Amino acid sequence: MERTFVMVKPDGVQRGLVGEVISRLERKGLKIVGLKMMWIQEELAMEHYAEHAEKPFFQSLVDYITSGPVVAMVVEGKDAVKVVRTLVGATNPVEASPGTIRGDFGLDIGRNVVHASDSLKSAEREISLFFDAEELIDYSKSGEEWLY
Ligand code: RTP
Ligand code: MG
Repeated sequence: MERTFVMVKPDGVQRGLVGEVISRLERKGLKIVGLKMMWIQEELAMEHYAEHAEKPFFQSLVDYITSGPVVAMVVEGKDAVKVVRTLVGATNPVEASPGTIRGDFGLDIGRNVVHASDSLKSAEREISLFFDAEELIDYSKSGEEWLY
C-alpha cells in the first residue's frame, strides 16, 4: 500500500470544500491515516514549496498557503500518489477536466483548492514535513476486502 500527502488549501477551507474533498477520497476507496487542521507558518511553507524557490510566483505561493488554515492529511491505498493526482486534476483549474476536484471547483491557478504529492519521493518528504510518526494511524477498515 502506498501513502500520499493531500492538503485542502486555504481557499478550499474558506469555501467549505473540506468535506467534499475528503468525501471524494473516501468514496474512491482511499483510507485516511492522518488528518489535522493547521495554520502553516512561513518557514514550513518555504520548505514545502522549496522546489519552486526560484519561480516568479514563489512568494505569492507562500503568501497564499499561509493566508488561512489548511486541512492536511495522509491517505493510503493502492497507487495512492497517482490515484490522488488523477482525482485532483491539472494544476490550472481552467485546464482541469470536469469530474476532477480542480476541474469542478476552481477557476484560478493560484487558488486551486488542493495540494497532492506528485511522486512517491515527494509524498515521503511531505508526510514527514507535516506529520509526526505517531500522528499516523495504522488500522484496518471494514469493506477493504471489497476493494482489493
Ligand atoms: P500542488 O503542488 O499544489 O499540488 O500543485 P501541482 O503539483 O499541480 O503544481 P506545482 O507545479 O507543484 O505548483 C505548485 C502550485 O503553484 C501554483 N502555481 N502558480 N502562476 C503560475 O504560473 C503557477 N504555477 C503554479 C499553483 O497553485 C500550484 O498548485
Ligand atoms: Mg506540486
